[in-house]
Amino acid sequence: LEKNPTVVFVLGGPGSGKGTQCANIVENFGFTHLSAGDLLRAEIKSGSENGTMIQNMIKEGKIVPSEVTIKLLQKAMQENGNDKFLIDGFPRNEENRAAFEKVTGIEPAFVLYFDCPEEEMERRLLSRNQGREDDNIETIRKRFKVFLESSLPVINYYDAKGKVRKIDAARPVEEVFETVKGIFAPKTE
Ligand code: UP5
Ligand code: MG
Repeated sequence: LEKNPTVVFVLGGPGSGKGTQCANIVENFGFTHLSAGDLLRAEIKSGSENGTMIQNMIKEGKIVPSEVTIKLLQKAMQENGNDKFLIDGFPRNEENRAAFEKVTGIEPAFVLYFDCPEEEMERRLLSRNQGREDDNIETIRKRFKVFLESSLPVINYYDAKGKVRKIDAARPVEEVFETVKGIFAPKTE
């Protein structure tokens, strides 16, 4: 693995637009996008020994044990070779955060936080229609609860270190990306 890769954590509630904005960042700023959720879903599809456990946890909106997720993220970084990564949807709790730092020695350059009201996130998730097993109202409510209880504290932790770039994510995709661009390519004039 590249000695000191640049890592940006991309956080925000379920449906806040993390994946959508990461795709835009990749196109414009040369990062590699690693969605922890996508890696876990690929692991289910591959039929790995952890697949059933991961599937059950995602269905309940629970956070998969960090050793599983960190292994997938490390492997993806190693296989990629880029030195700039967007890590989307991870770390989701304090234990994820501490374990990633301990295992990889990597601290994020900064943290993007897509801030969005629950009503808007709920609307987006219920109309996504991509067949995700966790896009039903029962699981969505559980995901919101886990976000508030376990993931917001991680954002607060990095905020106390001055690392959080909070973005109003309730606006149209293009408007949100205008703000994101300003963070990745600050105007120098
Ligand atoms: N959309 C996006 N932006 C919009 C905008 N500005 N205006 C209007 N519509 C917008 O967007 C969601 C939908 O909204 C899309 O249809 C999009 O077109 C539209 P998306 O960009 O997909 O939002 P995102 O924040 O990525 O939502 P996602 O559902 O992926 O977030 P989650 O955090 O819930 O999902 P994730 O895949 O990260 O995790 C799923 C589960 O995996 C977790 O609940 C957990 O069980 C497990 N998990 C772990 O255990 N550990 C991990 O480290 C990661 C995941
Ligand atoms: Mg996503």
